[in-house]
Amino acid sequence: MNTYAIIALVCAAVVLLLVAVGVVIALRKRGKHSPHAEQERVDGQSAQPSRQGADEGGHGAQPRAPAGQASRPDQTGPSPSQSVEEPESSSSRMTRLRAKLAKSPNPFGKALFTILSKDHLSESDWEDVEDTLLRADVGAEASEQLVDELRSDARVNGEKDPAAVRAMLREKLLAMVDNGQDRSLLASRPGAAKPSVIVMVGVNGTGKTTTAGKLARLFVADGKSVVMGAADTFRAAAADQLETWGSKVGVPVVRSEREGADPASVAFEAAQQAKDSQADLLIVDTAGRLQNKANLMDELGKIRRVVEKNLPVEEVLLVLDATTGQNGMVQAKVFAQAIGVTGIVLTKLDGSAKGGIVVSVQRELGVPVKLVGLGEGPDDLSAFDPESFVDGILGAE
Ligand SMILES: Nc1nc2c(ncn2[C@@H]2O[C@H](COP(=O)(O)OP(=O)(O)O)[C@@H](O)[C@H]2O)c(=O)[nH]1
Ligand SMILES: [Mg+2]
Repeated sequence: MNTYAIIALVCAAVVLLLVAVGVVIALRKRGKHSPHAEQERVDGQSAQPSRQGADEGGHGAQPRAPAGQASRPDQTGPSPSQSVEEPESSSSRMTRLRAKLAKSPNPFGKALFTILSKDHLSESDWEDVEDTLLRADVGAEASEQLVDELRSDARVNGEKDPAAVRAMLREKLLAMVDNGQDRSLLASRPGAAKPSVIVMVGVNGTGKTTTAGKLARLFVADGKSVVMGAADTFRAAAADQLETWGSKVGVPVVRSEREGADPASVAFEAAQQAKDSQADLLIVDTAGRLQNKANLMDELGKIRRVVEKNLPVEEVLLVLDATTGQNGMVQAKVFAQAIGVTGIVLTKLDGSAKGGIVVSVQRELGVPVKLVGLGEGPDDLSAFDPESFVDGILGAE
């Protein structure tokens, strides 16, 4: 091959390369105008940390309007903007989550039913009943009480019709789970303050931030306006996580850009913003550090005090991971002592075979389970309904 031929080949290759680059650029430009690409761009923008910092004096946290609403931070309700999702309605959610609960890996009710349906119950069968309850985290005191009640109920030994045994067991389990306490959120009751404040507390990793986000969706689905405060300033990622939840449903998130900023100052700003914008709800996310009780009391007490300069704190929800069983209970007690708790959110019930924790946590802390987390999906949070729960652990007939 002579030199001219080589030069001609190289030129042809360069021309082809230029054409290919041109085509790629043209395609990208077009892609940017597609609705899907627009959505990605908006979401990406909302996750960008801003450069503004917070000072310790309570004036540094910045309210961030959700993507697409930057010029209207007071508009906290769902927006017609395309980038805002419409959360699942309460009724559709309840039906779906009831079905999910019925399939949850919480077979202790079924195990009890199998034992109690036997023709004759021996001493070791009764021990099995108690073991089953203890393994499901019902707690020693409640397990013993239930076994005593079952043993003294003539229907257990006399009645062998499975449907009747099942009905009797259902009634006893329901009495154990449902202690007659009002499980509605204070914010949903008549006469609730406006904005009504909810503070989320609990150990790291239990699901506080996720639950705050899911809870905001629940209220948005009911037509309420919400503001969230990212008072977990321990890691910047925690505020980003909350902001992502907020931006999806058009809920502004008040945050600080500075890692380690004073959580109380963020909570203060969030309360101010919720009050100024006349929101229905303020949800404050907190950090779950548990170095020592004095420190925790100090931090949570300060958050409560500064919020209360603007708004009464009506609800403190303790978030508890159902899979941690009795270990989680010990930590929960520390939080309950550090800040008065008005309700419990039991998360990860979808992945736990220890549903009996509902019984032990209510007994030990004296407050009702108000909400349950049944998955990682954005609408997998439900009001706790004792009847559905008991039907779930007993399994389908
Ligand atoms: N399966 C399941 N996972 C959950 C649930 N709630 C939270 N999680 C997960 O638990 C992890 C920790 O949640 P996060 O909200 O960051 O916990 P935080 O440290 O208390 O704020 C995340 O991976 C969540 O997706 C639930 O109800 N079910
Ligand atoms: Mg968190």
